[in-house]
Amino acid sequence: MAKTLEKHLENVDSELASLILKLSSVAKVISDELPYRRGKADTENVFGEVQLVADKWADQYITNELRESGMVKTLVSEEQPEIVKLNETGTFNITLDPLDGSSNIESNNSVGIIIGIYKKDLPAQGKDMVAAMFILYGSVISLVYAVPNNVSEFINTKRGFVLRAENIKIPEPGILYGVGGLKREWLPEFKKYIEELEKDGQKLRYGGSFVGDMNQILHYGGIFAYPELVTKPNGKLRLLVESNTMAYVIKQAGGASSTGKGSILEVKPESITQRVPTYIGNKELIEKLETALK
Ligand code: P6P
Repeated sequence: MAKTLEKHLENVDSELASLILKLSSVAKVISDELPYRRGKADTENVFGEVQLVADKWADQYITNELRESGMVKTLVSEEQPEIVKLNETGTFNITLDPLDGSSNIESNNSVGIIIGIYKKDLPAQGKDMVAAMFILYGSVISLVYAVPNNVSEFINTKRGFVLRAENIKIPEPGILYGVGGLKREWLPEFKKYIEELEKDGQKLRYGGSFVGDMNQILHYGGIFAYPELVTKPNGKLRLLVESNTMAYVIKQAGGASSTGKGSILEVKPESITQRVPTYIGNKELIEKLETALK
């Protein structure tokens, strides 16, 4: 019988295991609540994006649960303007997108939670992560967690989260590409790079949620990009709460990331709201991308 998440975490540092288990139970509560948390809130986040009722509720719920756990010192959330102090004696510092892709709620497309786990104080470089995880609300609730060189995926069942695969490696060669932003805003050299991918027969898959689009790349290989745009040189995705975490997961699965100039995980953050051009996928495709953008 497939291992439960709890059993699988026996090989992980016990405090980290407790935190991942805590977040897995939080994820199930959020899933149960989503049908009742729809529509727009009357507020905007620090990025000027209209917050949805679900965004704010999920953010507050996770924040409160982490505070009560006593395990977390500080939290950087996409939905909060400043670093949130939780427990002075907490071991971990967390980056959080509490409901990534929430604009997909209306159309019932995939949404999820993106969590970076650090011991170093935030803001820290992505390479300083001790673990990363994401929960994806799709046809099932799946949970992926990554520690150095080991990415494991679990599916929520009547027995709780049960192992689907461990030591996951991004398939080579990758078959998909997914790109955000308006095509007319892409840099010419990036447009040419995408045309080459299409000539090689790579298929377009773009669902409008970073967590869902990155999970496709983890499973089928390829490249995801929210690129540098003519009007937005840093693209759209947030370094701390989105791009670093997925770059870490894909790196542990044998892939790579880039800002167009170098690994996302090496970026020295200047602010908690910093955006970064985001390219994540197979190593070979990232190398070709950096050459194309030179
Ligand atoms: P667009 C969701 O708001 C998000 O931050 C990511 O999850 C997703 O990749 C991107 O924005 C989608 O942006 O411009 O395609 O709506």
